[in-house]
Amino acid sequence: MFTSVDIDPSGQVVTFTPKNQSQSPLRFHAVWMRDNAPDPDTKSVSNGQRLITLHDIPEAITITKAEVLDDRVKITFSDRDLAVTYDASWLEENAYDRGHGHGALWFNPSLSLWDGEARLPEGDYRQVMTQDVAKRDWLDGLARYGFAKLSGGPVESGALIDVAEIFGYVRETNYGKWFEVRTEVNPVNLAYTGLGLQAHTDNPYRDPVPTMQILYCLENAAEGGDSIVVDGFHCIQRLMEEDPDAAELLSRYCARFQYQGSAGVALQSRRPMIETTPDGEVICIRFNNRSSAAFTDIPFDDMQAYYRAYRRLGEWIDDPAMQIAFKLEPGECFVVDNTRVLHARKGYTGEGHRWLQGCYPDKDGLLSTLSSMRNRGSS
Ligand code: NM2
Ligand code: OGA
Ligand code: ZN
Repeated sequence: MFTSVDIDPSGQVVTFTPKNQSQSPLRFHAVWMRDNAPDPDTKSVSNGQRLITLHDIPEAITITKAEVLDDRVKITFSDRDLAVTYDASWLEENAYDRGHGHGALWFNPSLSLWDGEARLPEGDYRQVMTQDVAKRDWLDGLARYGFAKLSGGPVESGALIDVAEIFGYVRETNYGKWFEVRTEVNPVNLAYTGLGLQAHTDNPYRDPVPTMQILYCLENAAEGGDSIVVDGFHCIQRLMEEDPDAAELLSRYCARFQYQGSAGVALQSRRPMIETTPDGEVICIRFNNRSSAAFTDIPFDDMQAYYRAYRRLGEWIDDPAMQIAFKLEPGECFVVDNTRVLHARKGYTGEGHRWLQGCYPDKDGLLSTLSSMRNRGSS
């Protein structure tokens, strides 16, 4: 992996030269190397957690000796006599000395952005619930597309919780551990009517926002009531392509959202419609016409342009070419990444009943279950 290693005169930086000559040398700081030492006094052997704090590493730490041994490297630090051995492959995987060149806004490369032509992941209830490979593939699709459908489940109240529990934990909210989506008298939320709902993310007024949603169908005999999903990240990408300043405006300023539809509940948040990390990775979209509050955090001079950007984003979201529509049958459900994929429903009327149940599992559970299944190469 590496042919040689060199310590700079200050002792604060080591440079490894890769065997593959087309790759540039990799530099690491002494403090970084010491902080990430894999020895048993630094990291617990049983759980991998770090046993020391940064205070335990002298600020003036240096590297006094460095050697390459096949696929490992041996490093000695100024704070102790012990040499620490690292896997060269671990250092390569965790190197920070290669380009960080991203555009202004960017998306995690593990995601596949999609439009109305896509074939989205689907699974069979029994297979996904009982077979590790079917489960892993279905969860993998869910993480990659931010959406997955499941068919052939029981037509039983509460079955959605069994689906959530194969990958994570349900977050309880003022709507309950799960909620009934059906027409109600005096609805506390427009979801509990037969009205059509523009594509939206749920609960942008909640901080932290629910990261996933399951909508599980028990009855769908009314006329209409079709579901629609749309990839919010792809809509953001389209907006960036046609007008980067518009996307930037929606990420720079906070919108406001609120819900106070039932007694004892007054939820509100101040967050951008396009949320990014400090280095510009798009990590969350919040979009919900019913729950937007008055925007008060956009300077006067930018408000007109902000509304133009908001309108344009909404036009991409409403564009049928970006959307996938389907009608859920009893025993079918879908799961969406509520930080990325928006869902809509067409209005419904008529004699027949429509009854869905919904809940909000957290995405950390999905990603954790999936990584651990991948690590053990579930078969
Ligand atoms: N329900 C279905 O975010 C929203 O207010 C959408 C959520 C009421 C839990 C509806
Ligand atoms: C919701 C919602 C969709 C539907 O409850 O949040 O969007 O199909 N419902 O009823
Ligand atoms: Zn919703």
